[in-house]
Amino acid sequence: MASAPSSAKPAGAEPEPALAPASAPPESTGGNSSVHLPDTARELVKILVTGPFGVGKTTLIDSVSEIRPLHTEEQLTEASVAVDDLAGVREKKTTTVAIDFGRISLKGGAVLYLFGTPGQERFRALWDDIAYGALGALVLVDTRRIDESFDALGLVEESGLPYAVALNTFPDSRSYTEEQIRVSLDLDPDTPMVVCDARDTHSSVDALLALVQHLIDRSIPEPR
Ligand SMILES: Nc1nc2c(ncn2[C@@H]2O[C@H](COP(=O)(O)OP(=O)(O)O)[C@@H](O)[C@H]2O)c(=O)[nH]1
Ligand SMILES: [Mg+2]
Repeated sequence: MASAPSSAKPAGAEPEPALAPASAPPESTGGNSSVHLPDTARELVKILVTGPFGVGKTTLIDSVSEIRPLHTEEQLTEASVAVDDLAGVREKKTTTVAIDFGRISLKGGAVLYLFGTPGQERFRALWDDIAYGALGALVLVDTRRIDESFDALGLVEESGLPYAVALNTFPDSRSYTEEQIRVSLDLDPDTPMVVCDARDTHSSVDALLALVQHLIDRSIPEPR
């Protein structure tokens, strides 16, 4: 009988998660001041974080980034009010016109470069450039405005990127069953779907890890 390896943890110890951030994620929004890649960095992975206006892309990247996140935001103008639906996001004063950028290092050597990307159809011209080289996408969905996610899902599917869906919860979100949302979004049964609060670091990390696990699963060939 094979004996347990000497590094085995004592009974009752928490098992090491297969996927986890390399260091404790920043506790405060805005990231910490670390800029250098950890020595463990082995694979650099580009990930898109997309979804409609006001769904929480900037918030999610802020909550997980180990570097000070980069944002290209512009003042929301009267002109854009007709285009960007403010329902449910009245307090929002800026809208992302290009990208957010952040970084998170995972145990095992993968470093995720996060590109927050507008998912509205009118940003299609930017899409191919921003998606270039990406391995996957996290599509954020606000269940109060499900139909506004269709553009982002369409752009991701057209580009052939594997993706996971994160339902960002707001206080007045109604609760739906997973099945109802999957049907509304017409999701493939294999597409991961998680609930998250983009303001919460651990919740946002978990949503990203669901995507990374999906990318890993897809890269492992099916047994014949
Ligand atoms: N209650 C709640 N508010 C959120 C959440 N995520 C984002 N927000 C708020 O929703 C607004 C829009 O978020 P933002 O990240 O700017 O959206 P973006 O346009 O997708 O980048 C901001 O005022 C956030 O503070 C969430 O999970 N829960
Ligand atoms: Mg934004």
